[in-house]
Amino acid sequence: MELGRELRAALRGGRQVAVFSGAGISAESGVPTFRDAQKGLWARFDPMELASPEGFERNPKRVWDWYAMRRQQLQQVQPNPGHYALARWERLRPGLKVVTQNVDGLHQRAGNSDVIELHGNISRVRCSLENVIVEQWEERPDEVPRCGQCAAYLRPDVVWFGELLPPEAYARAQEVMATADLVLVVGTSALVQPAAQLPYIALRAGAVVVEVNPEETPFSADATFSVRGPAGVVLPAMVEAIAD
Ligand code: BJW
Repeated sequence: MELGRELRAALRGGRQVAVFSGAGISAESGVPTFRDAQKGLWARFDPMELASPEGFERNPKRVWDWYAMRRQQLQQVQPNPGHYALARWERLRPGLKVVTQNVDGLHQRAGNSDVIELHGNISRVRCSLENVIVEQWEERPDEVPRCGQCAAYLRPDVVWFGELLPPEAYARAQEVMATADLVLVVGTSALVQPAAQLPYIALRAGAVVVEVNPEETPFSADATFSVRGPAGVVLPAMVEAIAD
């Protein structure tokens, strides 16, 4: 893929590199995104029934089963060339940081060493009352597993609508954005707050911010460069440009 001369120069110039990623980077691994009207995770389900504390209260079993199904699906998928390009980028620019909204752990599996998870991780489970991480639980066909200490329901360790992001992760993400000189915004619809504010912190601090997405987003017009294409094609071309 052809990248313009100015963009190549901007990419090469980045020393403190940060990535802000969303579901789109995992799409080519076969993990469905959320807001794709045809094949997204929300296409058949109401997000507030599956990803909110109220939805969990109304029907804990439905929510538990949905996450158990996604956890199982994740065992079948692998990082894709987009994830691997970012791991290579970190080898070329040590200190590169990934701030992700994804809960799938694919950046870590590809080899990035500093990944800040804003919305949790689907592989972890915690007590819904005391928030303690639980390492082992038994899947039962007819009921939601319960905490061995207090008997409250277990829940996935992810951030649902109306919940606060993990404060340390969000504070660190803000710091990363404020100190980067190059930020790649990859595969996010840039609709979900407060995460969608992060690229603006980078812009205000003077960073070059490059969006990679096959579709236009609300952030596209503000990005320094907006590259239309799938992450699995665009990111390998970009990392090649800084390597040669
Ligand atoms: C490709 C590609 C390829 C495709 N290559 N790209 C107004 C009304 C009601 C609520 C609010 C409101 N304003 C703000 C709020 C609050 C709410 C919010 O933002 N809602 C908006 C939807 C309006 N936010 C919250 O509730 C947050 N908490 C909060 O604000 O706390 C304060 C508060 C407390 C009390 C009351 C109110 C406020 C928490 C947000 C938590 C989000 N959680 C989820 C679920 C995580 C667990 C799970 O996985 O189930 O996080 S929702 C979902 O959206 C998930 C994602 O991380 C997040 C972002 O989505 P993302 O990653 O951008 O994916 P998509 O699908 O949207 O986009 C994919 C993109 O990829 C597209 O652009 C494609 O084009 C692109 N793409 N193929 C590159 N090959």
